Amino acid sequence: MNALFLKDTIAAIATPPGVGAVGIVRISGPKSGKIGRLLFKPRSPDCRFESYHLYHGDILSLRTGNILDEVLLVFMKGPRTFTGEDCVEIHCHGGPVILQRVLEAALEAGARPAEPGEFTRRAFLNNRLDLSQAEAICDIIMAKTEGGLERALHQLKGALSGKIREIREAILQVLVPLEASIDFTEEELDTPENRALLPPIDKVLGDLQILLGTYQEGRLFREGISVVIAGKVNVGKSSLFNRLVGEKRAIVTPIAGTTRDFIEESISMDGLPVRLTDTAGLRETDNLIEKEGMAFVRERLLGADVVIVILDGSEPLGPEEMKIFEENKNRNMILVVNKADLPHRLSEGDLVKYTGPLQPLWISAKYGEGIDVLKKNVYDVARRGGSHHASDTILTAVRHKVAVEKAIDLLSKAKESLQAGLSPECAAFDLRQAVETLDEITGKNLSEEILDQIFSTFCIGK
Ligand SMILES: Nc1nc2c(ncn2[C@@H]2O[C@H](COP(=O)(O)OP(=O)(O)OP(=O)(O)O)[C@@H](O)[C@H]2O)c(=O)[nH]1
Ligand SMILES: [Mg+2]
Repeated sequence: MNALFLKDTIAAIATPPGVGAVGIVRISGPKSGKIGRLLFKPRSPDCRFESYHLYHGDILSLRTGNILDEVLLVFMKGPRTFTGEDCVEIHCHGGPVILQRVLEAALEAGARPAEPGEFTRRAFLNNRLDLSQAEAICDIIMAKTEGGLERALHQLKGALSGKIREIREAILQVLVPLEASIDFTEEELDTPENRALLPPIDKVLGDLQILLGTYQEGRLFREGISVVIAGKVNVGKSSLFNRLVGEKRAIVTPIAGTTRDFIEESISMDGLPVRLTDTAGLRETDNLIEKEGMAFVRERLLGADVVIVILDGSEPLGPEEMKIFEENKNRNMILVVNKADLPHRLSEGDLVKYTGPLQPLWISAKYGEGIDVLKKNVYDVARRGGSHHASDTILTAVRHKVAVEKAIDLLSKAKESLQAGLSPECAAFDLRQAVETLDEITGKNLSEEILDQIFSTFCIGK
């Protein structure tokens, strides 16, 4: 977007569609104050439109002079505002018609409708926040659980930006002496000095690998995971489902084949957003309804991040259990033996023959035994392949992950060319590129199109 972009004034409804106690119309740009004064008729004669003061009054239509709503209005003088520009917020009654009318009045008075994410984009362009922080705002709004929110808030505070800056600095520490050595003659290329740059490159590579390893965890918290409970009929799938959901959501009876359809609920498992599915019990059957139900189970299993395969501990192991185990052994599986409160008739020795090193977890869905351990297992299994370093800074966006991967490639190339004693120019070129790649995360030097793309995923009014 060109420089004109910042010269005009934008307006949008900042609160979600629907009815609420209060709805906010937000205006940002140089004409905000003027538009506010044009539309607002204060109740008190001594209203001086001071910055960060809240005034009570009416919004009038410029066209008809009619009162549109009784509101509270705040004028915020730039640059110490969210966007860095002069801003006005009009706190109206929270009805969609009222908000639309007040927004139209602001447009009539000289504002233009804001594009999606345009307020945040202005904040970015005015250096109020960097790109990774702007993206964190989106995640904060969309956070489905406490865990996701906590991580997004951390990113907004600049944790990721800080880490990237630190790594960037470390690369520059290598790059500067390397570039200085470029003028040296051929014989001096593989100088001890250039070799001395290898350990710092290794250190940076290590840091980037750790950061990359956090992506899996970041993605889990951002997008959530799908967990499917599967097993033979009557083993207690619906009982476990209800236990995890925290309410009687699925029908539980002693009759085998109670659940016919699949049932889904969104829950939080220790802060992790989980889409939990209860399924029909798997068994050989001629019953058409049950057959359909089982087709659903197989379909759900395909899209599952984690499968909880559940067995009945009060019964000996049979061929059906083994078939279910076989079918799921290549999935992220947690093996659960239920009804631990009843006498154990399932032999662990027999089980191990099939399951090998996969340790079964004994629980009682009916009485709640072992449920906390199960939740922790879900978390660990979902994170498999992710980082095992406890890290405050985690990668959540695929855009950030791609940049980190690219930087790792470039640094590895630089390392190889230094080791091979090639001209320092080669390594310097790659290191310079690595710095630029990392800058993409915080939004330095990104093209307008890419910024357009990123901000277009934001909601209007944000
Ligand atoms: N003692 C005991 N009984 C349980 C436990 N979990 C479930 N049950 C009982 O086992 C029976 C079947 O439970 P459900 O939760 O309906 O089992 P399901 O796997 O969903 O069964 P289908 O939907 O028919 O496939 C019910 O009578 C439950 O009360 C448990 O941990 N201990
Ligand atoms: Mg059931």
